[in-house]
Amino acid sequence: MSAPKRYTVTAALPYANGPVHIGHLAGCYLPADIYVRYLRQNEKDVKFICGSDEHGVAIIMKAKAEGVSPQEIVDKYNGIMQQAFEGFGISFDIYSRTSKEIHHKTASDFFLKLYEKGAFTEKETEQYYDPEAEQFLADRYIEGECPNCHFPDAYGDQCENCGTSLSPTDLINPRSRLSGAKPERRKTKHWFLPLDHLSGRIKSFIQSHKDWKPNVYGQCMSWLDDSGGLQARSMTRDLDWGIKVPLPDAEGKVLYVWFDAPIGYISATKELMGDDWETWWKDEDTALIHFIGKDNIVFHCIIFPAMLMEHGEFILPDQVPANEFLNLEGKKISTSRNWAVWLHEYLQDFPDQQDVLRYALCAAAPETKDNDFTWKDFQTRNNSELVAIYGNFVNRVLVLMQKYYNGTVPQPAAFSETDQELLQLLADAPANIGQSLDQYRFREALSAYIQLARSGNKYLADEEPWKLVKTDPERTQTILYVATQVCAALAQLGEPFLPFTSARLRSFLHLDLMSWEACKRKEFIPAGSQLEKGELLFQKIEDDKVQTQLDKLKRNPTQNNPSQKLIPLKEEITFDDFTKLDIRTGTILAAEPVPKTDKLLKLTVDIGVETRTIVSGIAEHFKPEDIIGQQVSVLANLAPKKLRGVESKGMVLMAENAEGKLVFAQPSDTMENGSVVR
Ligand code: B3M
Ligand code: ZN
Repeated sequence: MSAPKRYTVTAALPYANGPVHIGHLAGCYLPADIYVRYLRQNEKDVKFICGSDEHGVAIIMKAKAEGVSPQEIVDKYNGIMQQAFEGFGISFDIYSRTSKEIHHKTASDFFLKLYEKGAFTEKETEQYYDPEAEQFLADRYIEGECPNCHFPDAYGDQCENCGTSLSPTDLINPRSRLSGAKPERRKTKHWFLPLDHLSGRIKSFIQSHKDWKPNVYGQCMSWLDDSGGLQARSMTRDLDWGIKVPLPDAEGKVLYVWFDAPIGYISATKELMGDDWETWWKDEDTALIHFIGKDNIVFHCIIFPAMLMEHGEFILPDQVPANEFLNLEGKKISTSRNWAVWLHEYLQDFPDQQDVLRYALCAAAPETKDNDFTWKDFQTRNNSELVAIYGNFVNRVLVLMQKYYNGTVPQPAAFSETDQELLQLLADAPANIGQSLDQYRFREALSAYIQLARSGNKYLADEEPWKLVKTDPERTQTILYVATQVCAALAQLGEPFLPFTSARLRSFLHLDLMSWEACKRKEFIPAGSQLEKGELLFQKIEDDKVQTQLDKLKRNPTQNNPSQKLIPLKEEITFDDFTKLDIRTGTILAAEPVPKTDKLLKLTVDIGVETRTIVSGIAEHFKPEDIIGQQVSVLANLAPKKLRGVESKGMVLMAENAEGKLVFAQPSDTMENGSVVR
């Protein structure tokens, strides 16, 4: 699109089923905020839209886990999330909620419009039904044995143990998570969006966006090309929480959460703009930009556009800058394991240091691939970059300015070549940084920005005005004049990245925020201007502070978060059932990886009575050489099974700790191999 007249920028509506963590911030909200602040500084007409996603199974499950109603859950977390976003300066023009009346109406009307156009196909399908709870079961409501790794508690949509995505009918011995009952298959009617029929239009839409980030474009193309192309998707569900399907014969059915949630962007715009909302969604000169995480790509690039196409009145997304995932200390962020840094907790632990996290997360943003956040890196970014370079530079300038000139910017003499180069760097910076931001390269943009501070800091260190002040007052004046201009550029151009710091620095320099265009200059503050004394912009973060955060992470999640659910107990068994198990102590004699697998080790285990081959899914947790000689407990009378061509006889018993780490369930004293465990 050539120069849009306005921008509708959305950030994914987070589920109101838990607080937000650094992964959310780095993946979606921070880049969106940087981009929007940049657009605003460019005097663009922009609306930044977000809100809580308050429907769907995710909410219902959380309500069950906490033993309260879904309404209580969304009320609680909507508040926590909204405060956290505000705390980090995420500058939404509106943060709405999909539970609002205006949204229910907008989503219903949207559905009806498609219905009346004949856009849906009605289909009866067989689905699992819980006869005890008397309701149909969403995929997440069903549990059973994973057909792939035989983990006993895989969900109907995914096995959390091996990561395979599943459909409920794949599970071995499925059971309802609501009642534990064995689900039955029953017929139910739903309304499907025939993506298969639309695939031609969707494909040409995607192909007209070769400018999308490679991770986004690539994922879309693989959805279109792989596994038989697009399938019809049901846009309704059998649930009692959500937006009622607005049709007479749809008792007990609600809109699929992924149908209603993106319409939430539209409802929120209506709420914000009143009658003017249509310009932001229907005018071809509006650029619609969705910031999301990579797990939402298919919904924003294929399903939502398909809905908009079928509706007919709306513009389609112009850009979908999706990020990959952020890991934490080398491990996947996990809400259930409490392996996360929660934004509301950070705000308490590091008051007034929001910009430090913004900085560290932008510098390590998972833009093109998954990336890792570590507290060590956070500390280094703060201490070695923000404190030692940026803060040090600004502080020196302000202190010397007071000391030599009582805070009045001195008159410069002729500029040296070095001065000229530095001033030219300032003049070029807006275009430089802007070019990266225009392409959603936030890390690159931030690094170009911090380069200004680096150059300023080096300039002062090289020129040493504190030595010249006695011998060459004129040169000293020039140096400090030039250095002041660098401070000003930092204050202006930092607004998208470090809004709190930029505002403080501007107040020290008595500057109002200037437009990005106006920043394309060498000199910002004329001689004779009065500056404040200022204060330190950044504080050093000591080791103990970082250690506290690391300790906090490692705390047991059940202690940390009492609402956290452990895997529920299984059905009761009889003593006879138990005596059928023959568990023996053994020793691992040899271990080697099973070729072409990441997870499996082939173990040779001496169990006293004989030596066995056992295939065990522990390769990601142990190196083969480290477990030789390890005493183990073995379920010895398990029927043999071929795994990847290797016959496995028995199972090595393992315990999984709170961090998802596996340990051997072994006797506490060394025992003779073959001893009976009971
Ligand atoms: N709530 C999923 C998520 O939080 C979903 C996004 C909706 S965007 C319209 O990842
Ligand atoms: Zn599995």
